[in-house]
Amino acid sequence: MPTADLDTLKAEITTAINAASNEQALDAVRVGALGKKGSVSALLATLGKMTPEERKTAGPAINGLKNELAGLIDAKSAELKTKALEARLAAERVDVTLPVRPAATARGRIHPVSQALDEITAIFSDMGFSIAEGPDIETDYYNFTALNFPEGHPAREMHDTFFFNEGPDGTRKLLRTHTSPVQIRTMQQANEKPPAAWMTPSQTPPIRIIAPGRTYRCDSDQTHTPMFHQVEGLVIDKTSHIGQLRWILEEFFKAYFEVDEVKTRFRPSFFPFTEPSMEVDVQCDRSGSEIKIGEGSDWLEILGCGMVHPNVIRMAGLDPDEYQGFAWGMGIDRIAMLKYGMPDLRAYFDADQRWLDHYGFRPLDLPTLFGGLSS
Ligand code: 2U9
Repeated sequence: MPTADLDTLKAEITTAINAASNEQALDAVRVGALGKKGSVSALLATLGKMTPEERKTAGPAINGLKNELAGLIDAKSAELKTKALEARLAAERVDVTLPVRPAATARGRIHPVSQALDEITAIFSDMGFSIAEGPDIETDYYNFTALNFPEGHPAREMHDTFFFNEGPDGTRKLLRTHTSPVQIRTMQQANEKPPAAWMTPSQTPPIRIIAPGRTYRCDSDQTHTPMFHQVEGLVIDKTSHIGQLRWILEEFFKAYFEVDEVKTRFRPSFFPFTEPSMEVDVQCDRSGSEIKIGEGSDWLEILGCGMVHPNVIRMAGLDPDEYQGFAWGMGIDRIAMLKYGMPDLRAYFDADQRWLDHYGFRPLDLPTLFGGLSS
């Protein structure tokens, strides 16, 4: 092949190499020139038919062209690779100086009322109490009658009950005004015959339960909301007495308010379901901007309690001559405010993200007595 033709072929292929805008196009040029059926490979095949004289000059020329083109293709390939990488880096650039956005699971917060409830259940579970639950919609019997509220007694009105419309049987269901029906249902289970003779009843005295949950009263002002949370406790045994009640409550206050000592004061009161009935105050200090429990010489009313009325024990199916016990009740929303220093009860229901960010608790920091309740 004349040298001029080789030069033309070289110029054509070099132009094609330079024009290739990506690896794919460049590969097509390589195959067209140096592939099995490529133009340069075809020239190499002609060497065999040449005279030794012709081959002497044509051989180095064609092989030189082949090597030169291979070099150009490699160089172009490296250039295209660099360009492709640069384009990718530009497109996928990450600003590492931006603050890390926390995952949704890390941003979520436990509401202070749920946290208080978790702390309360951790404390009483540790003391050997079981957690009992019951329905929010109750009958008049479980909410009032079984708790020794006589028909037409003014205490029924004091509870500002939300009643439902009359049902087909002429009775009206209601939203429970306290969690006490749960304790009645638990005591009743002591008398229920188990499904098989060899089984023991699910609850037999001694009964040691707490009943936390939602309660409802038609009342709404700065210190009351129509739905609020209570936790009540009940102990029934043959010799349960007020001394045990006082010890349990004082241990609870120390654990919940995370203080070493706290004085308590029991004042006489009245509830239909307990006799005697008492209101309990805890020692506190009000001199600063927030109330400090377990210090100072002021008192703060915190809960109600008493010995369970014999009528209540009888109505729940137990013999009051054999069994006696004590009970107490407190508002969770209020003791959460006291512990976490939240000034306004209504903020609980505002669903304000900033408030929850400030007062809420991390989901995985579960309260335990050994690991700390609210640290
Ligand atoms: C049974 C027998 C007795 C539960 C009790 C109180 C006293 C009490 C209030 C505190 C603040 C309710 O949230 S609050 O308004 N509760 O003072 N509760 S004794 O007594 C019971 C419960 C069940 C079978």
